[in-house]
Amino acid sequence: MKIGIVCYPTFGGSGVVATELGLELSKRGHEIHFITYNQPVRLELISNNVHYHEVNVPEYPLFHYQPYELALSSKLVDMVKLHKIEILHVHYAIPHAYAAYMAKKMLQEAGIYVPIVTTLHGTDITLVGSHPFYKPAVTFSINKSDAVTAVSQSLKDDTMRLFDIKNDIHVVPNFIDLEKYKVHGFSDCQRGMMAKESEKIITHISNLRPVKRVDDVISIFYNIQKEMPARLMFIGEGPEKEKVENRCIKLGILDKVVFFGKSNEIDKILCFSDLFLLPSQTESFGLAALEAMASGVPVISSNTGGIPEVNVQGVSGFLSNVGDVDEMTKNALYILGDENRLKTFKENARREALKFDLHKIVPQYEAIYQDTLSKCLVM
Ligand code: GMT
Repeated sequence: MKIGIVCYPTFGGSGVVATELGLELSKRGHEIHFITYNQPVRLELISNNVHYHEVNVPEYPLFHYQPYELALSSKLVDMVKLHKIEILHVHYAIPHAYAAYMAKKMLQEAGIYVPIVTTLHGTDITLVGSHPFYKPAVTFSINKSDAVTAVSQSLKDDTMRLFDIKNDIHVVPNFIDLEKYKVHGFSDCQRGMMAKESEKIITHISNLRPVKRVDDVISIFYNIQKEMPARLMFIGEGPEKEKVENRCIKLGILDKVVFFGKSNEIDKILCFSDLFLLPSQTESFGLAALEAMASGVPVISSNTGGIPEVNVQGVSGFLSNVGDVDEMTKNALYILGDENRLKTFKENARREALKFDLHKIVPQYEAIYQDTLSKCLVM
């Protein structure tokens, strides 16, 4: 199949999933066209059947907001025509599903029919999409998609509750390339470079937005390091970064915290981690938790949204109510406090991650493409 993939090219989870999906589909023989405003961060390799088409939005002084949707729709029309793309898969409804629908209508005028598959990722439904300013357009573009998927049952339920949806929504969970996150018999990789033998390594990965509750990450770590030698690895950049640094200074723990910034080598950091923290306010899935588990790292998380579909209570880690820093600390100390227990949780985490093997999940997207294309042929 010739598949056009529209996504955010940044470090956000939806862009990562879209990129990994495109790369895997290309390995399975499909021709993939990424269409977005920058080369996706995890798209290191452009090969014979992986293409990248940049959407340019020329600046014009009249515009307070540059019309990205318009430029994207036009680019989609051009690329579908030029490369004979058969199906468009858009990740994150805003504004991609809307722009794709416009492109589809323009193409219909030229006698070309291209169906749209929309994958809902989280904040496009919860924090952002359900805002009254966006809701009518988001409802419209979900209902006009030829197929809709959500990355968890929880996100599907939220979508049905918050919007007037006429379409069926398929739950296709996020996935992981387990080869990339190989755990070499739980060896400690390069941990000697990051911490002393006696120190436990705690990790957090996010785009440091308020929804990630990074303050809770610091509080939990502060409590842990009072009880046992520990270091905190912070991966990601975002609006809360300065606040995090200042809080670390105030608590006198800055020398125990490593800031990696945006990194493409999270597998290398996770391989020497002992515990992962994800205390988010809301999380449709929690891809970062799955990446940690695939590296054999147990997870202390909140129990919000789709996280319970990934992190299994008492098996791969523990889940608590949002903001319950005391319980999260207690559970973290329980896991870290005994070497045999820690080993068991690490093994369990990796085993739970196997459920999300990309070889099991990617064929579900292929089946949806096939089904959508065949339905469209009948129309
Ligand atoms: O908020 C983020 O972490 C980024 C955001 C995105 O769309 O890039 O992530 C959402 O999609 C990820 C991939 O499907 C999910 O794993 C995240 O849970 C989801 N984030 C939220 O729901 C807050």
